[in-house]
Amino acid sequence: MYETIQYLVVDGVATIELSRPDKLNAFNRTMIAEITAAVKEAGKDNNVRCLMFTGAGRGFSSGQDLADVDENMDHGQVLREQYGPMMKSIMNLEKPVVAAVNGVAAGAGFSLALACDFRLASEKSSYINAFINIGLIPDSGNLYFLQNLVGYAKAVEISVLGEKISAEKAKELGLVTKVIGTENWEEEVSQFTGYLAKLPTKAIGLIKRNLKHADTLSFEEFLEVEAQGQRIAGLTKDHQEGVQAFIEKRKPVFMGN
Ligand code: T3D
Repeated sequence: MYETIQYLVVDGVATIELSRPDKLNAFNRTMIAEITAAVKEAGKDNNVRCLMFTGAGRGFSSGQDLADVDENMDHGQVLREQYGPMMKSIMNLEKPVVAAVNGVAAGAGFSLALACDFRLASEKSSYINAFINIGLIPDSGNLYFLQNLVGYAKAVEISVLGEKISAEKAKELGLVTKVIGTENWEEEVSQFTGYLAKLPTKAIGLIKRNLKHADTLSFEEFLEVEAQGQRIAGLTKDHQEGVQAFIEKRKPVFMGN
């Protein structure tokens, strides 16, 4: 169905594998459109309770395909029409999103990993804010995410120096959730995403929604947003199941509704 990505749903986990391995999964217009469509598909599908991104071959994504860049390109327009909608589709997804970073994540590939809720880092992965090396500024929400994750001082260092950051260093900086050895990679990624896919999905979506409001609302306004969210969570079957399971001293079985 898709040309530049593989989209697969297994046991509640949708995987988007970026599949242009010869270019370390660099983005072209088709890939950006296909990712945006696949994320929307995952959002609509009630069977999907977790979304995961990964890369085919030895890279996660090397960012914009530089062979497609020409001097007449309006970069602002490319961001507004292509990268922006892709990043918004990820940010607006009210389901857990994991980047399983198998190799290098550079430029907008790094931005995509930063937009996810969790980053599982293969010990072989690395991270480069490569924009500066071609005279551009970090885009696709990169600085928004980066400053939230590591603060101004580190964000400026990573962006201006444009140096390659190892998986271990990324963990130390708080950029990634966990570093995983190559021998356990597939098993641990699948355990992690499988775990997320069994949690109360609606509550996760509401947690994500509330966190987005935390920086922008006053405390009073935030309490109201929280009350609205908790009202919705309180009406889910998963909430009933959670309480029932506690009373019956058993593990809850959440169905995501
Ligand atoms: O308008 C806009 O604003 C557009 C939005 C832009 C957002 C961006 O993402 S800008 C940043 C673009 N990305 C880069 O500048 C990164 C360029 N790539 C690299 O710096 C390096 O390739 C890496 C550090 C990512 C990996 O290095 P290495 O040594 O592991 O691999 P390599 O040998 O450089 O690359 C392997 C192949 O992939 C190679 O092709 P070949 O020689 O085997 O035929 C290389 O040309 C190709 N490749 C890697 N990155 C890209 C690419 N081809 C096209 N575009 C790429 N971004």
